[in-house]
Amino acid sequence: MTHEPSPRRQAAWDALEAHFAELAPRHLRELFAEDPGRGRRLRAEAEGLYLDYSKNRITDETIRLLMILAHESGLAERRDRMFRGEHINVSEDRAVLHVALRMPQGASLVVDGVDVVREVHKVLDQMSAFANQVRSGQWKGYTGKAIKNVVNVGIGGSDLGPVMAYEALRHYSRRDLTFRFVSNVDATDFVEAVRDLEAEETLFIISSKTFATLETITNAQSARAWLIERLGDPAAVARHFVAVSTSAERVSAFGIDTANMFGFWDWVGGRYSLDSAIGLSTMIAVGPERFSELLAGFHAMDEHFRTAPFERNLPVLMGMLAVWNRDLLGCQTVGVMPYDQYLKRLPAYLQQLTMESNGKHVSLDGTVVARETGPIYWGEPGTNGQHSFYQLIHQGTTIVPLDLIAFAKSLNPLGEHHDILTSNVFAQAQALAFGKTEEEVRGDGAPEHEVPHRVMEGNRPTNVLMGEMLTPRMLGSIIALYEHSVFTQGTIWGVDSFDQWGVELGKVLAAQIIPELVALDEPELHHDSSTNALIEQYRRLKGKEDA
Ligand code: G6Q
Repeated sequence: MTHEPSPRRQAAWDALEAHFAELAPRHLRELFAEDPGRGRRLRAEAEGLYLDYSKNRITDETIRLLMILAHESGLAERRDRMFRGEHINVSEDRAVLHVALRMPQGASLVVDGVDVVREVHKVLDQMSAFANQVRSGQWKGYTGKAIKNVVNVGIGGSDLGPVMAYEALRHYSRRDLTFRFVSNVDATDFVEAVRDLEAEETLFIISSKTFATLETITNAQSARAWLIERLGDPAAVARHFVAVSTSAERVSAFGIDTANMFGFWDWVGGRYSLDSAIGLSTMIAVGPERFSELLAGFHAMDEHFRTAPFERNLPVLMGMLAVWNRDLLGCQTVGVMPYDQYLKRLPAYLQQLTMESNGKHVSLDGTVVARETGPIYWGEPGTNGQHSFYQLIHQGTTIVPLDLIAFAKSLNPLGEHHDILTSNVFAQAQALAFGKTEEEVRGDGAPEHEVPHRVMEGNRPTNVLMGEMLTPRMLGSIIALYEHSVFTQGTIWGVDSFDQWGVELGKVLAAQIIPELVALDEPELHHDSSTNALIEQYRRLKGKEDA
C-alpha cells in the first residue's frame, strides 16, 4: 500500500518537481551573480534569530511553491489542532501539548475539561520551591549537610534535554554546585559520575516519564544502593532522591516519597519534555528566574509559529527547506554545526528530536509514505569539525546541507577569539556555496597536477542561524524553532512525529536475552544462528579465568 495524497497536494509536488528539474543545473554562483539582492531578500528574522537561507539551491519561485505545498498539506490546520490539544498523535491517541508547558501564567488551555496551563504552573511552582531550597542550602541531606551535587538519572528524552540545557546554560549556572548526568546502563556511566562525590551532599533526580525504563531503573537502583552503603540507613533515601515522572504508583513502589515527585503528563513526549519537570536539574542549575526566561523563549517562538505568515515564519521556512533538500535534492543527511562551545550537546539533542520524530516509513493513516522522510542529523561544534569531517562536506560525493549556528557576542569575550570563530561560519557558508573553479585555482598559481584536487565544486546548501548572544531565552527559541520545523516536515510527509514504535522491538528482544546471559547453566538457545553464536561466545569470554 502506498499513500495517495490529495490531488491538490499531488499537484503541488508535481509543480515542485518540474521546478526542480529546471533549477537543478543552476549553480549558486549564477543565482547570486544574476540577483544581487538575493542575500538581503532570502532571509527572515524572528525572536532575535536571523535566518539566512539564501545559500540554499532555491529561488523565490521555490519558496512560493514550497508554501503552496505547505498549505495543500494542511500545515496551518494541523498546527492549530496541536495548539488546541486535539489528539494529533494518532497512533498513541494522545494530545501533543509541549506548547502548553511554556504558556504564561494566567493563560488557559482546557483539554478534556482540565485547564492544563494551570496544572503546568502548579508543577512549575513546586519545582521553583524545591530548586530554591537546594540552591539556598535549606534542603538538607540525611546527615544535615546541604546539597552540593545533583545527579540526573534518565535516558533518551529524560537525559538529552537536561544535559544539553545544562551545558548550554552553564554560563548562568551555580558554579558551586556540581551536575552530573547518568544515562547509559553501562555501569561505567554511573560509577564515573559518582566516584568523587560525597553521598551526604548528593541529590539524585530520577527522571523517567514511565518510571519503567530498564536503564534508568537499573541506574536508580544502583544509586540507591550506593547511597545506603555510604550513609548506612535506607531512611536516607528520602532526603537524597526525588523523582520526575507521570507514574506516582511506580515512584512510590521504588521508595521515593511522592511528596518529592514532580509530575508531568502523557501529552508531553520524551523528546519534547525539557521544559516540563524533566528540566528540574536545569532549574536547579540556573535558578527559577532563568528557567522562566528559557520558557519565555520557547513560548515566543511558539507564538511566532502560530501566527506569522508562512513566508516569514522561521520554523515553516526551515522545515520546508529541509523537505526540499531531502525530497528534491535527495540529501540523506543534515549537519548541525553550532559555532558555540556551550552548544556542544545540541547536535545530539536535535538528533533525537528530528530522527525519532520523522524517521518513519508509515504515514498517519497506516499506509507507506510516498516520499523519503526524515534525514539523518548529526553534528559537532565549529570550528572543530572543520579540521576533521568538513573535507567530505566540501569535496565528497555526498551533499550534506548544513545548519550553521552563530552568535554575535561571546559569553567569554577574550581577545579576538570570537571574531575568529564567527569569521569561520561566514567563510564556510561562502566556500560551500561558491567553491573554487579551475580557473581560480590556476589563477592562484597552483601546479597543474594539483589543480583537480584543489577545485571546489561549491553549490552546497547552508542555512546560517544567528542570534545576538546565547541566553536562556535564546536557547528556548532555538529549540522551539527546531521543534516546529520538525512538525512542519512531519506534516508534509504525513507521518506521526510524536510516536516512536521503532525502538520497541530491540527492548523486547533484549529482555529475552538477559536471562540467557545471566544464567549459571548453559541455556538452550533458540535464536538465529548468529545470535546463538554471539551469546555462546560472550558466555565463553565472560567465564574465562583472568590471565
Ligand atoms: C522520547 C522517547 C524516549 C524516552 C526514553 C526514556 O521521545 O520516548 O527517548 O524519553 O525512552 O523514557 P522514560 O522517561 O519513560 O524513562
